[in-house]
Amino acid sequence: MEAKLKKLLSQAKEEVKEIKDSQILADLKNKYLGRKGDLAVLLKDIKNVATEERPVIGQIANEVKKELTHIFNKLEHSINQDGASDLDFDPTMPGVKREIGHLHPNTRVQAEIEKAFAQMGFVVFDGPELESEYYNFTALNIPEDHPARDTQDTFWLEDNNVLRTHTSNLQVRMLEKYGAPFRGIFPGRAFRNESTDASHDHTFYQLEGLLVDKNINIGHLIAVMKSLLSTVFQAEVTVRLRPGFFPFVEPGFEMDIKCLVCEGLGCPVCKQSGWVELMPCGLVHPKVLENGGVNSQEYSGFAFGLGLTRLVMMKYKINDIRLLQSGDLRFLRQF
Ligand code: FA5
Repeated sequence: MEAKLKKLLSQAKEEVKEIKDSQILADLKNKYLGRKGDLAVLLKDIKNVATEERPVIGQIANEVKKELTHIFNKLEHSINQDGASDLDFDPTMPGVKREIGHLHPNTRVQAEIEKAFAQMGFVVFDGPELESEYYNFTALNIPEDHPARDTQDTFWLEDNNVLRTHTSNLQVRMLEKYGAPFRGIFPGRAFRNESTDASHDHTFYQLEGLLVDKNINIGHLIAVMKSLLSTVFQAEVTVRLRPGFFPFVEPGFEMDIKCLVCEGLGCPVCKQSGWVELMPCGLVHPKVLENGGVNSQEYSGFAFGLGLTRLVMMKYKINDIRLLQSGDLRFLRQF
């Protein structure tokens, strides 16, 4: 009898080892400890044990029952707590590191720039990606049939709206809404119907800046640009300013950055020139101010259109723009 009781206990211990499911555990508990369970059946035989041995066997039976009850209660508790048994818990095992995502490099750089501009009193605005021909072109002093429209390969929609070709679409919208003085930046996606290569994508990010106030001049523009670049790169970078034509600024400039992918030696990103076109800019054309309802005799301003995706490429030395939106985790995990 004693041997049978001990066997029952060790068999039960063996059976509960792998159990993670509360229903299976309940069934097993019933099998061993239920009214008609294995222990109860075994104890019916106690009447056949010699009278003098009964107290000893009775005590062993009580201990087996107590131990079985303890094992089942403990397992029930741990399964109910986290759905898993903690009988095998090994505190010396290394922890499980869960993989969590992180910000896209584009988002990270955008956040840095937004912070830097907020400190200079600029407000961050969002705007429509699907835009009317008026705000994308006409309001910016680019009338219908003006050749400047051809410089931005456009996705035209059937209703004569466009996928905005630049974030400059917000210039007149913002002036109409907030008037002067105004300080704002408008980060967001722009779309061009052009063939892609190492430095051109059909969908990319720009970050527009617009400041309108009294007596604004090129000196203000250059100071803000320098502050922006030192925030992003945290180091000296070489830039050059050259004349550039955009109908909505006068005078207009192109700010190029010495290619950081090849250190100016020439590569596909800079088209072997050593320089990357980064940020066209200039003083806001009086017509644009007037279109926004701002008196151009009283106010002047500057605007710039930073190629945010290109800036990210320079910062992280990315040699193909298409990698950024490829969704390739092998690429993204590097940041
Ligand atoms: C413009 O889009 C003007 N709206 C910029 C501007 C704003 C001028 C305010 C003056 C005042 P542009 O087409 O050059 O200009 O584009 C600006 C920047 O966007 C480029 O210097 C480049 O960095 C980036 N860019 C342009 N096309 C692409 C493209 N297909 N892929 C990636 N980046 C691009």
